[in-house]
Amino acid sequence: TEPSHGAMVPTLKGYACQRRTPLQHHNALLTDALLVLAENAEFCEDEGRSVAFRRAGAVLKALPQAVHKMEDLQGVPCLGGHSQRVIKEILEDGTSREVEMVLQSEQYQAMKALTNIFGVGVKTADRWFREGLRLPSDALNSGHKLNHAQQAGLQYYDDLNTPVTKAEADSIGQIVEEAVQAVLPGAEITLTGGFRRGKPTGHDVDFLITHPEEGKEEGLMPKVVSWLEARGLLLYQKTNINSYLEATDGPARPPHNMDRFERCFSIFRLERPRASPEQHPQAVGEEQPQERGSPLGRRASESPGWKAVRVDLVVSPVSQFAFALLGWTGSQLFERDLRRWAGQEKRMSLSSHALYDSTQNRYLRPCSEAEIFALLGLEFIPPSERNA
Ligand code: DCP
Ligand code: MG
Repeated sequence: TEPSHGAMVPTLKGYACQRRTPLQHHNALLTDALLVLAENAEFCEDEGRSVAFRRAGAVLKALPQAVHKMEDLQGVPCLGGHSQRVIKEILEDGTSREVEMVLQSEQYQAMKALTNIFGVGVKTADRWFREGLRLPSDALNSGHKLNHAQQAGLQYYDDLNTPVTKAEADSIGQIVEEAVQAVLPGAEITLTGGFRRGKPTGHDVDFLITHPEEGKEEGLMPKVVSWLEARGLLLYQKTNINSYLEATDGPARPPHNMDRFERCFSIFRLERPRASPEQHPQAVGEEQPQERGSPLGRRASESPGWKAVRVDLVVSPVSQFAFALLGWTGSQLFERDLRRWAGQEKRMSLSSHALYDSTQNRYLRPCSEAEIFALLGLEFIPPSERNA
């Protein structure tokens, strides 16, 4: 029998990919606080600390009940001293002074606002912050040279920072389906990312595209993009070609987080559902405003008939589909721990393209997510319980 860890806590395993993490959990006060510290560490480019706080938050999401006192955490893995101090303070006082200070700090607030611009990562935001920028509008007014992604990020800042609903994701899915069928009949699209895990909203919509006949999918993305552009459905897009090559002697270097599929980072122009006439009387054919005024100052009442939505499209050869699906379903920490588990516990190398066994010096060829879990010696965790 399992060792007893007090009344409520079952033995939790140390890797997120060994645990079931549902979307709804019981410790949001604690996980929200730890997330702030994780973000702040990321803004300070301290990845180690950031991951440590994320791991601590993730393990709390897997607990079956709310934590009330420190004894409830006996035997729970992944809680470092710093995380434990923060948790203790919140359990005793209702809040953590460190977290409150971070939330109040000029650096955290500015970095948060600046990294919320599509196309602006931590490095750029940090440089801008040190140059005195604080708000997205500062980036517009400062005369900084902005790339195309950042220009779009500022232009559609409000929409892109409004959560995408499942209904909106489904509408985008219908459009992508139509585009894909038009340029390659028989191709298949799958909704991945947070929506596949059952999240009701997301920051973007992620799709994986494949074709049952290997090779048919090659060069698909530019055709899909042209189809969408011809219909005025794209506000921004950047397409990367597939650069994955399987070396016979195994992956050349530790698999990087970023995969090498044909991929399109885009912003869709999604028509809002038409209000029925009695709700919103309007002359037939009346022009909707095309030009959005100040991108950072638009009020809801000025809302045009469409919304800008971030969409990621990824094309996978069918032979790599199971890996791509597993790699694109997330969560990010679940993926990180899958790769860490493979490397540290199994001497295997897992990416969104392949699984290589360093003991046998060969690629393994599973055909489904379930087979990948099995080859890794893991219990299958369904997407809805990968919300680490
Ligand atoms: N992914 C990853 N590593 C990255 C980026 C992405 O493993 N550096 C994978 C895991 C993510 C998935 O791709 O879950 C989709 O990426 P998103 O950033 O869209 O994350 P989610 O869809 O999970 O969340 P959101 O609801 O914010 O879109
Ligand atoms: Mg997503």
